[in-house]
Amino acid sequence: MKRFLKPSDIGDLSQALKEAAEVKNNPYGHQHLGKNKTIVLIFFNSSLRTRLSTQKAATNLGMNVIVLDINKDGWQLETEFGVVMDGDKPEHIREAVPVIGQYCDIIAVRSFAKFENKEEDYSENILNQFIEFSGRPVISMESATRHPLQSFADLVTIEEHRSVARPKVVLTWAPHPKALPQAVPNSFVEWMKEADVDLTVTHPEGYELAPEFMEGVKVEYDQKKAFEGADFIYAKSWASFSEYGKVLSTDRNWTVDEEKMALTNNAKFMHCLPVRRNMIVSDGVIDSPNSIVIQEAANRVVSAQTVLKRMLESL
Ligand code: SN0
Repeated sequence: MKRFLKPSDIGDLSQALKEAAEVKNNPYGHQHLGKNKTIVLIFFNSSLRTRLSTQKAATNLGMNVIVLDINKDGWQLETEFGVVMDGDKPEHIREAVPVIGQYCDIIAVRSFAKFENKEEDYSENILNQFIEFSGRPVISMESATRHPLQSFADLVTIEEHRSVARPKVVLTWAPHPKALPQAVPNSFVEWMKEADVDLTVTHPEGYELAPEFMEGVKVEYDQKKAFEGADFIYAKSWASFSEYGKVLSTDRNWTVDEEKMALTNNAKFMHCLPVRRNMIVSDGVIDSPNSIVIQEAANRVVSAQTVLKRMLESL
């Protein structure tokens, strides 16, 4: 595997789920694969779970890990092309990327949407620099448009907690004080479409996700109707795509609470975290036994380790 950005990169999902279960049962069984192999994790943005779980996954496989928070510890990188570099950014990404490639066997990158320009974000200009010029396999640790390690972990979690063969999975928008990227919902939809689940997306008008992700996906604008009979409620806030990067609503009628969860088929509650309590979800729901957000976070090690194992096998 040369890159991990979307479900097609990992191939057949039922096979990937089987492999993930094996990795979870036997986390130290493939340490020979990572011997004398190095991964660099580069962060352009903050992280808790992604940083710790990817590092843990790599060390479980016997790899050496280098973590770089580029904004704090590296030179500020210029990412525009053809500019006169007379400002405060001493290094260009065009040199930095191939240099980083010299020091490792695999690169993982986190680079969020900047919300300055839709075309620029959706062209994945930073991630693509790593793919084109690092000379190494690349893993997305959340780019402008996708968060595949999260979605793969979500799929593993749904597989572990489902009580029916084909669960009803509802992705619901929820209010948040800030403009958040569409990466998590885009990826979630992309993975659930490929999985054996019945997916419904619910959000207020104006929060439609990019058409390239939503083709053939059910949208229900009435959140309560969407919740009826659901087996999994997956909450997430995101900024508008059509009015790119705007917060059009902070309506707390969209907060996931006990009353709405009562409409479901005793649904499990999921969120990628970090979560704003009593904006996205009420304390009562996230603290209830139906909340599986911690199990979901634990599976971040499993998804990262399954992906890394595949990459190491194909080095
Ligand atoms: C990120 C996002 O894409 O929504 C990362 C989620 C894995 N979340 C945030 O940036 C939350 C920031 C906040 O202020 O709550």
